[in-house]
Amino acid sequence: MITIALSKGRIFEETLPLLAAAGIVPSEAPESTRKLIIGTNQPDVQLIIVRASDVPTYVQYGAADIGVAGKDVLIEHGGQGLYQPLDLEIAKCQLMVAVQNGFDYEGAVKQGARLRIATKYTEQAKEHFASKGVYVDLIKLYGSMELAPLVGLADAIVDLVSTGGTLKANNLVAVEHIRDISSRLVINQSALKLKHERLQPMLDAFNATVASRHA
Ligand code: PRT
Ligand code: MG
Repeated sequence: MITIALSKGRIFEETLPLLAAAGIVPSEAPESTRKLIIGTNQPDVQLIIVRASDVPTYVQYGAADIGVAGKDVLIEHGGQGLYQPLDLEIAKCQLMVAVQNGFDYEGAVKQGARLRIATKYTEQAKEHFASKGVYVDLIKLYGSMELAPLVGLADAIVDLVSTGGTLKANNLVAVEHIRDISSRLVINQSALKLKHERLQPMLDAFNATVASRHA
């Protein structure tokens, strides 16, 4: 059996064409079932539906053989026990620093102020501000980071931005780009050896599909 870990929503939707290229068609959509294990047209391939941030953990421990996870999630996880052979170039976005409109971020940084930063991405925020020599207090949140500056919880947030619509709707502006994010294929290191014959053609199909998008 090959088990593939995916999260609902954009990652599932954008992984579907890649699975199709490998001849794999899920028998149900995660949005229309409460099942967490979803079969496919291939009797020896199943999907498990987990939180986006849990995908690396399932694959690390071999509960899933492969998975798809954002680079944001992989950096926070640390990537232990995982191969990351392929950038699937899906679910693209940017990790940014954002503040409330009118907040003088440059000025605060120049004056050596100690900034309060709310984020789910504490590892990346720590590394970013350390590399700039800016002192920060990190406040860990699990969602809706955009709210934090509006209610005085933080001076700035570190969050993902794709269209920019959420920032705009909440009177926030991006002031720094930390990195471009896309989703990667992750593979359990021992599964790659033990299930090589079954996995390699899938990896080849994913690879070819990603490459064909550049043509
Ligand atoms: O939602 P849940 O709490 O379960 O987990 P999650 O948010 O990690 O999962 P999901 O499915 O929302 O995101 C999975 C992956 O998609 C992330 O790990 C990213 O790699 C990638 N991705 C791409 C995004 C976005 N674009 C994105 N825009 N993840 C989140 N967002 C959020 C962002 O945090 C912000 O709140 O969307 C909002 C901003 O979007 P715009 O379009 O208004 O700029
Ligand atoms: Mg989300």
